[in-house]
Amino acid sequence: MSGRAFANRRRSSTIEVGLGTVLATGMASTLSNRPTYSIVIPAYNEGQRITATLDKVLGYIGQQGWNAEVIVVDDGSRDDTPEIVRGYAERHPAVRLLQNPGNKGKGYSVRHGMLNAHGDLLLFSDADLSSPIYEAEKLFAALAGGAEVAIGSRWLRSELQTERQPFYRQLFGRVFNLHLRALLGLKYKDTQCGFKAFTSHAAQVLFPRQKIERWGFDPELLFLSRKFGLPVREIAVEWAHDDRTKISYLKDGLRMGLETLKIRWNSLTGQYARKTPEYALNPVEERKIV
Ligand SMILES: Nc1nc2c(ncn2[C@@H]2O[C@H](COP(=O)(O)OP(=O)(O)O)[C@@H](O)[C@H]2O)c(=O)[nH]1
Ligand SMILES: [Mg+2]
Repeated sequence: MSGRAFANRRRSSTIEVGLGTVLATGMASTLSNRPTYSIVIPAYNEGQRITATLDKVLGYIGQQGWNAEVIVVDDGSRDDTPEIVRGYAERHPAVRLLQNPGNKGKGYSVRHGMLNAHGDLLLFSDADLSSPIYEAEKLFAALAGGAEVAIGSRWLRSELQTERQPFYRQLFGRVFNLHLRALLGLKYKDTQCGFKAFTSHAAQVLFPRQKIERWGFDPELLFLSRKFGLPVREIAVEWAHDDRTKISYLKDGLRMGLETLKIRWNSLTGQYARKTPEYALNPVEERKIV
């Protein structure tokens, strides 16, 4: 999308907000409900950190004066994540809870959230806010500058990593990065950062086609972006590794390697040409109009 198209769209959403105010006296309006920003947070057993995360995200949104929705996708947590988020959402209407039918993976969770998001600009962020939420501005600025996809990167300016990943995790990441370069031709310094933003156009192209549902979904989104001509920008962001990681190196590492092959296979066999039927037919849930 060109910078001007983006500016026009932003302008039209400002008008929507203005109209919404006029219509607020009793008349239901779909326009007033439409957020400019959607922030999707996949959450698996995040009961310990989700409240602090939501406080920070809402604080930032308030400070920016954004019209935004926050969607937490509970990935079949076995702790009290859904109850906490449900209670939080009752007190804060900008927050919504979506629930997966069991533990389906980060890729599934992000897709679930994105396909139910209504913003013009959409961001997903890990629940631990390893990339602080204020870094969102950098990604959205890249979208305003013409990118369709803006990906946070820990390795463009590694001095921004305030808390590094442990050595073996960095090594794992670097090996995976080389593997992606060789197999998919993805020339990014960091594909795995849990902080990525999309225009709504890009989201509508990518997420209904995304097939990888666990950790290997980020390279698939980047591969699809190239395939569908969506400009991607890699942006250096701050990052503080949170030790409470849930990745298992051997099991998840092997799986991610296989998922990369699957992306190539899906592409060769034309499976990305069409949207996955269930999403093409029913891309987003009905929005409740109040
Ligand atoms: N581990 C794990 N995380 C998930 C899953 N589904 C969604 N997530 C979320 O994915 C994000 C990244 O997880 P995290 O353990 O912080 O990964 P790391 O920072 O890459 O070590 C967090 O927001 C998780 O709550 C899942 O099945 N397993
Ligand atoms: Mg983490």
